[in-house]
Amino acid sequence: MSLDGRPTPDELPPPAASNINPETLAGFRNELDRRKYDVVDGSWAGSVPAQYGVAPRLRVGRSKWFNLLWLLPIGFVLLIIGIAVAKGMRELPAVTQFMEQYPGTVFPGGAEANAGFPAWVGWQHFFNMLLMIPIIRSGLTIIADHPRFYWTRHSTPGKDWFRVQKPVPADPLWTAKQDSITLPDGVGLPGRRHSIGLARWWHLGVNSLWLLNGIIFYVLVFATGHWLRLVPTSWEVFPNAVSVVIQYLSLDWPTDDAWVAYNSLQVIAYFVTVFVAAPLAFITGLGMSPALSTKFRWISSVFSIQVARSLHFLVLLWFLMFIIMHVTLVVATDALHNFNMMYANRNDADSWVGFWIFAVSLVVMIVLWVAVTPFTYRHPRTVQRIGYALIGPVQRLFEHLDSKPGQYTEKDISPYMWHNGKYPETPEYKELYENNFADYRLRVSGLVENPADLDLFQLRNLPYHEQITQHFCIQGWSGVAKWGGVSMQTIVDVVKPKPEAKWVIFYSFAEGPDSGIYYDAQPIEQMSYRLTMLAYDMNGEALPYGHGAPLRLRNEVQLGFKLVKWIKGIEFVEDFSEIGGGEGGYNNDHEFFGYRQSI
Ligand SMILES: Nc1nc2c(c(=O)[nH]1)N[C@H]1C(S)=C(S)[C@@H](COP(=O)(O)O)O[C@H]1N2
Ligand SMILES: [Mo]
Repeated sequence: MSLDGRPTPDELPPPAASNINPETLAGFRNELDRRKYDVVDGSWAGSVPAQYGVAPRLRVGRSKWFNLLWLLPIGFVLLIIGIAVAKGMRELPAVTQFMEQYPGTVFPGGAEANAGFPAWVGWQHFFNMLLMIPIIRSGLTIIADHPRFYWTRHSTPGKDWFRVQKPVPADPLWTAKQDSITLPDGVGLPGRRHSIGLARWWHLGVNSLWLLNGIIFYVLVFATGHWLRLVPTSWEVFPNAVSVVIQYLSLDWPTDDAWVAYNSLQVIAYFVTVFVAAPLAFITGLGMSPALSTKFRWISSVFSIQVARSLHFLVLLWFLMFIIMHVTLVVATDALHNFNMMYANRNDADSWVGFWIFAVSLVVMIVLWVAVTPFTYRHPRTVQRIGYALIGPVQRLFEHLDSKPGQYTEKDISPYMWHNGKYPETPEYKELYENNFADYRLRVSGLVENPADLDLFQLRNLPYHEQITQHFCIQGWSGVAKWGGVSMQTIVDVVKPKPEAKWVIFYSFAEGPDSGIYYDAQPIEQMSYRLTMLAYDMNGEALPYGHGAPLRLRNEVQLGFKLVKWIKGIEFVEDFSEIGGGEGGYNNDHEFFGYRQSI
């Protein structure tokens, strides 16, 4: 064996005693579904019919679940009590004195000079909302694809802290796809069950526009004096904010002078939203990137993708709460005046100009709200193309990350690994399985010098490769396992691809959900990565049926859906446009996932 652990040429098995029949691979190709989906109609993803979740539940203690719908009556009662208490308090001399001392608004020096709302504030405010609607809605669809949140990367059933789905059933082969839920089309973007492929194009694509809008906002806010409105400049804002809360609750509202400065409660809420929640949304979003988390292992061991996903969700809850309170108060407190300031740069409550501009902007938002889901179903490939154009440049940055083997240790291995995909049910597979895979042959061919036909004994006799790595499913769950098998580089050394070979196709015994066998195309460079392997062992035992027996792919720069299980053949090709639907993989053809979507 050579120093890097790879076999030297004379250690490799001789070129296949070619009982390999060129027809076999042609046969694999014929078993593929040649359709490429260009529309999401009634029959799309027909094998996952609609299934709705349950009301949101929060875990309390080990196994008690609190239904969050209870917060509605509880919140209502607390509000009534709060109003009564606040009204009572305002009778007390000490409170009256406090309110006189802290009337609610702090006017920083220079505020007068910056009074008013320049047009860019109005536009920014409008674009921000316009972009946040599809971001939030597609985010909900992403959550619905794995409607549970965890604090560790293990995604163990019962250890979720929040769910919108029943407890995980006892079925040991329950899949993450079975666990996904439907959202109404007017809520999710799109709402259809397991439409995460399309939701991701919306979420990531529109996010890049939202970030751009945010950067422009930061620049303008600090280039002008506008930041004085949003950043607390003295400790006085805290007692003043308390005073505002008492005034709101006692239904005797503060006399605002928002033309010059926001009241202190607004300052705090806006500051947190603009300078804490928005950057946190970005950071926790990046924290969910598998590519980054394998690259920055030291951060990701604590700040795992599940922690990032949970925090990202909490940021969403902050935004939702903020939007509800903000809109309620804007409308409930001197609405015409508020609309005039934000939309027409006027400091009066007599004209309707601001209201009408607001109304037009509202119509634009509503029309888009209603149109985007049907548009997505009719033109999914357009959504994909635009989404890719928007995030492509950033995504490509992460594509060439190679990561070091063995980044996790035995003690990091997950107690539970979710299953996913459609299990093999063909008689061909069943027969092999019942015979303990004695008749199994891995057929490797295509643009190679030495087509090979390897049984499990031969595979086990090739140099052994082992790695403990983390699996990332696009749906949101993750888990660590130890994989044992053969490095793909060894297979490459055995079969010797020709220079024209650029892509490697993995064929499965199992069908995909819409007929045709499951397959995936991967770039040939990635076959030489240290963490690309064919696994026949998992956690020290033979690879179980559910996880891909007898052989599955591991390529740690790819998401789970690219890691074909129950492999029967590997073909080296020049390009994949003639294979299956031509998009580079079953889920790329059928579910609008991006190829090489490594983040
Ligand atoms: N043949 C086949 N392989 C497949 C799938 C499938 O549906 N069919 N699903 C993929 C998906 S989406 C994931 S997340 C992983 C899940 O692997 P696991 O079940 O071993 O956790 O398998 C991948 N490999
Ligand atoms: Mo997946």
